[in-house]
Amino acid sequence: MSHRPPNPSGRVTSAKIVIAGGFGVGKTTLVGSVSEITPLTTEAIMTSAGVGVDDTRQVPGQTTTTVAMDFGRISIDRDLILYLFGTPGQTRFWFMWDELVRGAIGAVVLVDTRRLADCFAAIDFFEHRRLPYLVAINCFDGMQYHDPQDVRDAWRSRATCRWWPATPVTGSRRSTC
Ligand SMILES: Nc1nc2c(ncn2[C@@H]2O[C@H](COP(=O)(O)OP(=O)(O)OP(=O)(O)O)[C@@H](O)[C@H]2O)c(=O)[nH]1
Ligand SMILES: [Mg+2]
Repeated sequence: MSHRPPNPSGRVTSAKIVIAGGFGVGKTTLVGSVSEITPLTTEAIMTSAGVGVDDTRQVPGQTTTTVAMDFGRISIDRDLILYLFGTPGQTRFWFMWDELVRGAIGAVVLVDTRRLADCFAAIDFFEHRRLPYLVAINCFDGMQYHDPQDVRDAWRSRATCRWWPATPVTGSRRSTC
């Protein structure tokens, strides 16, 4: 929690942050882990129709997928609230992204370093719109498959990018690595 002086106007300021990234990288889990309210989710069960379309090899436990958005909230201070909007990860739902980023001040691109390339489209999306973003590494099961410095170097040329290695966890715990 920050210790900023109270806003003299007494008004509450809110900001919108988008949580984005490829399919199954942990966006819904992240929003649920850090949100102080029960998150709104739009999960649909993945059926056999998705076999051959949805690649769940790296997340074999995944049985549902976001079909519209996730929503959560974090109170940074008494007068500053962050609203978190998680995107769907599957390309067939990407038409939602233009709506979801409207009014956002920035984005988190969540990355599973076992499949870095899956986040490139999200990076391109935010760079194209010149929306500031940071890259967060999801250390699935506590494993770091790449040295954080190597991943940082891969984004060094991206002027709008900031760095935040993170470990979203399933459940209500919050932690970073
Ligand atoms: N062990 C572990 N599993 C995780 C973590 N984050 C997500 N998962 C699991 O990975 C799978 C996908 O997580 P989701 O949060 O649904 O991923 P998503 O990015 O929202 O997926 P889509 O909305 O389908 O793109 C689920 O089975 C989660 O339980 C993590 O930090 N550690
Ligand atoms: Mg999701």
